[in-house]
Amino acid sequence: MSEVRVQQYEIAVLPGDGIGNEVVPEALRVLDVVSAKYGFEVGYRHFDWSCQTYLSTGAMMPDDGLDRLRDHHAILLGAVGWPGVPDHLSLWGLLLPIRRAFDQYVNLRPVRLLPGVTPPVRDKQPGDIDFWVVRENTEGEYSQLGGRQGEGTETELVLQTAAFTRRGTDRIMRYAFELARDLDKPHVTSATKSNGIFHSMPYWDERFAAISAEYPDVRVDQDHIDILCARFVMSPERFDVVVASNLFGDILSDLGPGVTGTIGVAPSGNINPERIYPSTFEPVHGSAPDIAGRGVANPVGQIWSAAMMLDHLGQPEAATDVVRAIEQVLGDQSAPRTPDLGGGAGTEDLGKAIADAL
Ligand code: GGG
Repeated sequence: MSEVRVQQYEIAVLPGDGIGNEVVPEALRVLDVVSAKYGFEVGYRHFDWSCQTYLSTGAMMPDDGLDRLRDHHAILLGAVGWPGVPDHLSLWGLLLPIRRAFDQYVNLRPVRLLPGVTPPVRDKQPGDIDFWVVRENTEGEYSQLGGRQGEGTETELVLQTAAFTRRGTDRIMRYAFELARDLDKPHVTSATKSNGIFHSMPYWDERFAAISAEYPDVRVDQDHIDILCARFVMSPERFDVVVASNLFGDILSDLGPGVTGTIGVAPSGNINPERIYPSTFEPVHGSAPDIAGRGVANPVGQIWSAAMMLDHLGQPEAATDVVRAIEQVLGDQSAPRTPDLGGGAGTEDLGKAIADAL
């Protein structure tokens, strides 16, 4: 008799703040269905670390928080940030330490126009917008280097230093080139600003030229971030893989989904490609205090993030099936639609419809 090997994955679940608590359960609902369908098991360990934790303890997570996450196959995160806690304290207290401790140096963010979603630039069809933002995720402009002097005086001075290492820059660019080859989209665009930023961006361009020489089969171009933003809106079909620094990548990967009609559908993976540490999967959107608690947040970004997690864990068929179910439901005008998609349905309605489509 042949041996049946059951695959089991232990996932750390951190809903975080605001709508994170509403969209994460929908991703778990879908994971439960798809894991049963494909014959693997997913176990969850829940962590309620959030801005509420900060308000009651003075920290976003306990001292041994990172150690408690370390042994999981992956981390599924909702959103971080809430009024009353300065955003830089919540981000540097939870999300950024996770990215850095687990060397999740790739922030991979697909930008795709999904069926049934009306983009603000209305002549675009699904297929016209389908590219990837590869964001450097552990250094660059996200830095604690700097400081303040003369606080409260006329001569007050604040310095913020960005840090670009050879290792950090080269590895994100190589990841982008390898991805372009894997996807059979041999074209990489680099986001730069080397006319205005004197040190880091000329260095970025220099390394882009050096790494691109290793990939002569991949077409390259580079745009300054300002015109790149304009091109995202005016001609998104020209992009395949866009590689960007931490800050530029963050901005581009909100702008991209904005161009596709709603940021509510956008997923991301914070990936440690060497798989030494767990990777984190989270929607691009934040905690959305303006709609939190009303049960109307779009769960697609979280569910699609869970699909990216499945792909990373080695379950590509299940991942593809989840994306298919999302596209089927969004493409069906009679299916539930949350307000950002022009409907009046709730988070649960849309989550259930996607689970039912599996
Ligand atoms: N779900 C992601 C989230 O909560 N993002 C909040 C945010 O502002 N993140 C900034 C970043 O990704 O660097």
